[in-house]
Amino acid sequence: SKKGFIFDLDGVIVDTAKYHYLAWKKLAESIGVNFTERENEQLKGVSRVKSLEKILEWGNKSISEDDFMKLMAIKNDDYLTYINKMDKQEILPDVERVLNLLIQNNQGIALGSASKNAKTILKKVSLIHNFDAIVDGNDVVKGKPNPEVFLKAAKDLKVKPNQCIVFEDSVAGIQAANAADMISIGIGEAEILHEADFVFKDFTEMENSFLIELINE
Ligand code: G16
Ligand code: MG
Repeated sequence: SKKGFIFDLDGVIVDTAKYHYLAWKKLAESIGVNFTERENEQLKGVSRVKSLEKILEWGNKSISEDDFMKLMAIKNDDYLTYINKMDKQEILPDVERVLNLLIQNNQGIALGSASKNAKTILKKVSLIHNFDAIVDGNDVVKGKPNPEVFLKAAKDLKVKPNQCIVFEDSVAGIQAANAADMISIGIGEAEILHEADFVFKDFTEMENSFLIELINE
């Protein structure tokens, strides 16, 4: 039967999480806020606005609306210098195998990302044509862990939420998938993503037979 397979972008299709990390670290340290991988983990899947709010909170800083906008622009400009250098080689291992299997089996394929740069990135890595629907940070009001982004993707695919499967690397994203009544598949560390229905270190660990079972369930 036709299911909806919804992919997160950052940390699932491409490792842009490392670029977000570099850009946020530089920005945080420029305003005197300590920033490590531990802080970064909490920003995964979280919108740009919410991310900066959290950084300011951690550093006990309060700034004007104007400076807030300026810092967001600085971070994004820095992030985009990394994005502009991306190409197909940055697609994470076995993502294309999984996409091709789903396409061959006539499944619905959507992107469900918090990023406002999602389409730019999908074009850079030449994957944009594989998606039947793209829902990103420009289309939603409430970010992950709110299920809005995934519910909108299901609607665009014309597949019921409980017939959808979400691939996510962030805690907020797994919570969003669960709240949407979808099957949640964590891509990353099981200890961190323990709320997911299934966890795989990466797509190389996910066999075709597992995907076929999801399709036929
Ligand atoms: C991604 C990242 C987040 C990032 C957010 C917004 O979401 O995981 O770390 O803060 O997008 O990105 P941008 O600044 O490009 O709008 P996802 O949902 O694709 O993992
Ligand atoms: Mg992600």
